[in-house]
Amino acid sequence: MGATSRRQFFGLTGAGVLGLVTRVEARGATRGRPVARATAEHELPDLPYEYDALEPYVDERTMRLHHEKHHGGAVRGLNRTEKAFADMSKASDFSGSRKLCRDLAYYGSSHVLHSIFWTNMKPPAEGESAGQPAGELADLLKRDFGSREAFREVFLAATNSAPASGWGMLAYHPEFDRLMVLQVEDHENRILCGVVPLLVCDVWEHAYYLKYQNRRAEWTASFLGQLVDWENVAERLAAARKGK
Ligand code: MN3
Repeated sequence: MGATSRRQFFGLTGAGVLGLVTRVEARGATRGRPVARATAEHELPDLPYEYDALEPYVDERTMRLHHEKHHGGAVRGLNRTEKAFADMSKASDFSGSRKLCRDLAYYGSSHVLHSIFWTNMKPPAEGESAGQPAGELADLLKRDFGSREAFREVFLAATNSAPASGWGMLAYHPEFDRLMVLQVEDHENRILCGVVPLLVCDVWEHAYYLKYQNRRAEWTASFLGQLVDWENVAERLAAARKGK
């Protein structure tokens, strides 16, 4: 996959955690015109950079394990769950529906969040910070949090105090027309229905423990200070505000 198609592919992953998982697979689609592949199996997307590209802030081994084993496991779990749903209907035996509904939310949300997470980051420029949000994104951060620095404090406080298996999230809510910071428990709990995730920070221990051990706040400071691709976040906001 070339850089352009990969960007388009990942560009569609901001469609929302709930109910729009098939958009993640819209390989080759142009923005706003997702290719429906409702019956196809979900696939693990390629990273938009090499496994060692985020060094020294994320080590190659963590990236490889995280992408292949953890995100890959979520994709396999999602496909397994969807197949089990179909089998359940064919057999007219719905005794497993409680577990399958839970698994669908868990694996599906994991797939969506990880797909967004990879594209929220870019290789760090040597000796430089990740830069700053600009344009509409900067304006809304100021409007809804008071200042960029206030947003940064809120995001880090929420992310650092998220459950041991969880995420920090900056999201846009189209119905409320505002930005908000959320904590996610596991991949699917404590989500406010209808939000579109713009920026997500994985704080499951597999995301940082090999390098940072128990120092979660060092990982989240590296993420926000050195790795965030603010252009990706701004593109997600623009798409969300256009209803795409
Ligand atoms: Mn993870």
